[in-house]
Amino acid sequence: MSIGTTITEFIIEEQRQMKGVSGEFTALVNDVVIACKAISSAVRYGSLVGVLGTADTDNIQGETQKKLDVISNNLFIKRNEWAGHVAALASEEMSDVYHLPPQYPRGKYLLVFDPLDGSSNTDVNGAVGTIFSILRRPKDSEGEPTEDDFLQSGDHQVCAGYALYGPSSMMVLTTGHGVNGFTLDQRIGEYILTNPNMKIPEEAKDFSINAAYMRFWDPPVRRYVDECLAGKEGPRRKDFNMRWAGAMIADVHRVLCQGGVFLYPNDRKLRAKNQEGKLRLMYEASPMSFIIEQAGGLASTGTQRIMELQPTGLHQRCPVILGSRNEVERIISYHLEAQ
Ligand code: AHM
Ligand code: MG
Repeated sequence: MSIGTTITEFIIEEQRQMKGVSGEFTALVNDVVIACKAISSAVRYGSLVGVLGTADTDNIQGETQKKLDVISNNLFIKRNEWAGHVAALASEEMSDVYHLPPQYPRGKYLLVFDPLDGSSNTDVNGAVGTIFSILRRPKDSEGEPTEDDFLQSGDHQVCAGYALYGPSSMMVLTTGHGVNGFTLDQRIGEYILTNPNMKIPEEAKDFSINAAYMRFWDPPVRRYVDECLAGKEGPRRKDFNMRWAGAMIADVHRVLCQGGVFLYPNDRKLRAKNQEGKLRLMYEASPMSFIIEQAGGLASTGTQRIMELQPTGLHQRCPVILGSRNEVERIISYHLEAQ
């Protein structure tokens, strides 16, 4: 019986096409994959092993952490800190750069991650996942990496990916040469290539936004959603579906597979709190934008390409509008018309 192409085989093959690669990147991705398998297992056992519910701590954003946020963060760090591939890590769940313990060698990569995106879904057995992004440590950076070393625009990413813990566990990955999806074969404990060269349909029938915030939206977003809701009788002359999983990773995965658009825009309520959107640029928006663009889609704040945003802080937020090219272009044009 053939087991198909494992994610490690796939990455090794991809790296072989490039000159002068040392194998360090492949080894790093391998550790990320093992971390995601461990998190997938913790998520899957849920109540049986007492990992559901709230921890006694808040994260840097002032959000109450779930036990699984803390567990996933620790699993991800422990798996990736020892091998000498990374110089430092940064996580949505930690206020500052994570410096490696002194006994471990420092590598040339920086690893940025959201250990458990959509963690409010854990207690209702909804889909959750891990998002990660790999950056190169700047050549002129010396000593322990600083926050500034991490503040690179999305275009500088070497690799971005996510592991979605849904009915099956999937890993979706790009190194800038298209997007590939892998499904965890629980029988052998390996992610196997199941969705090669993923491409987003250019147009779609789904849109994904939390409509509870409708009264706070800016006019261009309101206009787009109103036109979708008007369906066949409206200017779009077709019916749309609305979907909202409460986990960006699940909503973006649907968009990647079936087309459509995912929006977490800026709005009046967020601005009043001095926030630019909700989602974090480095842990969520940039890696997902890299994947979406590599699959032929677009990712924008409404007025700017997300991949070009220069982060000014590790935990910076930004508006996110991403998905099928034609839909995102339409929303951008509504923003331009409103300026
Ligand atoms: P998290 O990283 O703390 O889980 O927060 C991010 C999540 C996204 O996955 C999701 O799209 C969004 O927050 C949902 O926000 P809201 O509850 O405002 O709809
Ligand atoms: Mg998140």
